[in-house]
Amino acid sequence: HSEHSYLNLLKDVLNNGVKKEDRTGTGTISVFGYQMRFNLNEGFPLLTTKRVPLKLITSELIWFINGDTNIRYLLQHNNNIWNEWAFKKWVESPDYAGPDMTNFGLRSQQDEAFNLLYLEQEAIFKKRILEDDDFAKEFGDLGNVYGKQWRRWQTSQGEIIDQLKNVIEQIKTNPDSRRLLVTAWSPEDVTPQRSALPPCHTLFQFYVADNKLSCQLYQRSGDIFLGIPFNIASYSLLTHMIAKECGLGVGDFVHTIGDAHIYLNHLEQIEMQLSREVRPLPRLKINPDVQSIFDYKVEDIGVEDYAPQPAIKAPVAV
Ligand code: UFP
Repeated sequence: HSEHSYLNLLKDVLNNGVKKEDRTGTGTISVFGYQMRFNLNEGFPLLTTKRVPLKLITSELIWFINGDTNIRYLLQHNNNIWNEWAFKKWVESPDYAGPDMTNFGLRSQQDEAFNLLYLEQEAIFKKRILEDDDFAKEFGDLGNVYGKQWRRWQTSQGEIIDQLKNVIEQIKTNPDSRRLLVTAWSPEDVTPQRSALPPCHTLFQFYVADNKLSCQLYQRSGDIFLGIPFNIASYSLLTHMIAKECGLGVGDFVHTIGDAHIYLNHLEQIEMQLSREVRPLPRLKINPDVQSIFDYKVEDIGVEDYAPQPAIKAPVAV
């Protein structure tokens, strides 16, 4: 059962990780350099020891694939996972006139009165992104995040490179190539002015053997409890979509992580998850009528026989 790769990661970091301070001020236990492997033929690696919301993963992945970097599409699909990053840009801008939101991520967890203020401002922000075109254009856009880097990479000469389209073309025409890569990390773009969050999924590579497509992700930084379960499902889904587009079966998703960390305020949740038993993995269902990877809608993706244990809530470090 490939979920054990993930559960072993939790256990290894709990047992062997070192205490390490981090940007968010939360504190972590961390290891450097870790690899998991999921055979996608064993089932779709959506965790069963806690419910993981595939709808959010799907709308985010379609958002990347479409080259979109504005959170408006996500909000239209009830997906709030990127809000904090856009909200941060808004409350730090000279146009923002509401109550002080400095360090809102940590303060909203520690101070209930502040949390209410924050939730109120966040609701106002979301409503404006959805209803006000000019506001959305200015404050909904996250800059050089995945959608831009995958589909509209800009060179210093001003050319645009569609890395995703190119890699799919290469998989179709030159499957033995050892250069089947897409990179999101650009040294030019990782300044705070140019991107809200320097990409966590730095680089991914494809590999074709026995008519099966495998994918390896190098993730520079991984929040093991909250982020990694999403990331596993997202890249596994991407591998299925590209395999289908290229007329290939699926092989392995290989997940390599740089700084693999557990936040200190996730320990109780992890203890609970590790006490649970795994259940059979679900099967991925993709609408067979979709011709191109660039034509997916959220409704085209689903899972069958997903009967996980209940979700486990935990605070996000921002
Ligand atoms: N993080 C993930 N997966 C993601 C994502 C973020 O685990 O897909 F976007 C976590 C990793 C880290 C934080 O805890 O978000 C990013 O912070 P930093 O840039 O300091 O690594």
